[in-house]
Amino acid sequence: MLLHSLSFVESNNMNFIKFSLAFLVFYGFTTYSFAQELKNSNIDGYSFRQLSNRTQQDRLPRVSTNGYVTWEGWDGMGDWEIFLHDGNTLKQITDNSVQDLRPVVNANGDIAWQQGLGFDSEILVQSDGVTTQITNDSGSSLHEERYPDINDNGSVVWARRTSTTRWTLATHDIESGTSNFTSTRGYRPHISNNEVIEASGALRIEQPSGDLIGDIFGIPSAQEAGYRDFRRGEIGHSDNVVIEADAGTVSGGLHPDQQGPRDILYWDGTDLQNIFSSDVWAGRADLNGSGILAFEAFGGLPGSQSGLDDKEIFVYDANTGNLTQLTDDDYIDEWATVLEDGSIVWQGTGNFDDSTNNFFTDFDIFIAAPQAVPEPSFLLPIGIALFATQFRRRRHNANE
Ligand SMILES: [Ca+2]
Ligand SMILES: [Ca+2]
Ligand SMILES: [Ca+2]
Ligand SMILES: [Ca+2]
Repeated sequence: MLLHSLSFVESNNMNFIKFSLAFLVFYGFTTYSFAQELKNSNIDGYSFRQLSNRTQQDRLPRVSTNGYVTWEGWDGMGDWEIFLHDGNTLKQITDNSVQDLRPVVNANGDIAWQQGLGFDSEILVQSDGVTTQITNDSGSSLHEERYPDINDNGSVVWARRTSTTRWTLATHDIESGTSNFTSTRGYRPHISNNEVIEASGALRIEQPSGDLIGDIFGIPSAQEAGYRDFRRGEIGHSDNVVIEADAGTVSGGLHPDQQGPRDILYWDGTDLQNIFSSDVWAGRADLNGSGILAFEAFGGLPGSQSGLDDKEIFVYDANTGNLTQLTDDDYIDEWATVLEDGSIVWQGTGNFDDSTNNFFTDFDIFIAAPQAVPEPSFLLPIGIALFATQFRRRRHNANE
């Protein structure tokens, strides 16, 4: 493990602020493992399941802390619908002729999603089986609504386009039914159970108060950290943050969101760590409150069969420093999201063995759940010996 300490000096309203960052580089340090071949092959420590088996497209999964999984699925008749998997049963939530997109779900099973595209888009919430449209400005020229997120308190956040170049944050409280349209810039917002909002702004991550999240938590801006931009971020429920950092310019036809070298950074509350670098592209990282991160990237770890034609899912455990390659096949694997128990849900083409759906161009939703590691039997006599020692001490103390 190499520990790099970098210093940055920034001019800020005549004041010079010096930041010192500790970057942990794990080359030669991280232990890793990977699947041997297709999606029907397990890797150590995970059991795999396929949550959707429809011949239509299933994509953009998001999870609750406790195991609900929601996504958008093509209905085969011209529009997307919302689906919800509760761990056992798959339910179709919408059935209409408009576009239902980008759903998110909380631990109560409340779902928020975007309905419609462009300036006709609105945000909807379903709670206790009742669907409510919480914005209503269809037809007005510049109110595009995108990227809802929801927390376990029933707080919803999303980005609202209020001018051609400006996205601002809006919030809604399900219990009171009240909405708040702020003037604070933010894009792709996410909200933790502590009501902290993280959003990608223009070159920064900020709070609805207008304060930079970096000002509150000490996270440096992209420029302070030496990057062109922070493209995507996610906040976990312990207010830990994962950031997709744009490491430089690449010429080409794609939007900068979708090309170029990337570093995946993890803010654990104290330090900003660089946990993965890709010269091609890596991103769409998600995390849980206990420091399990997942993201997609081209290629694979040393020893894997993955080429640069399709993406794979990687899992990083900030508690151990282990980086695991969860998939290793020639099909697309992307859009990973993390449950609090460390399960990883993602979308991909290809199938597991138990699927009857063999369309390799068809996207489905997959889950990899961590398996309990059996206690090594030699620990038992040690445990008994320790207990006996403690017991003797307690008896001794009781006699004093
Ligand atoms: Ca499908
Ligand atoms: Ca629909
Ligand atoms: Ca429909
Ligand atoms: Ca793959």
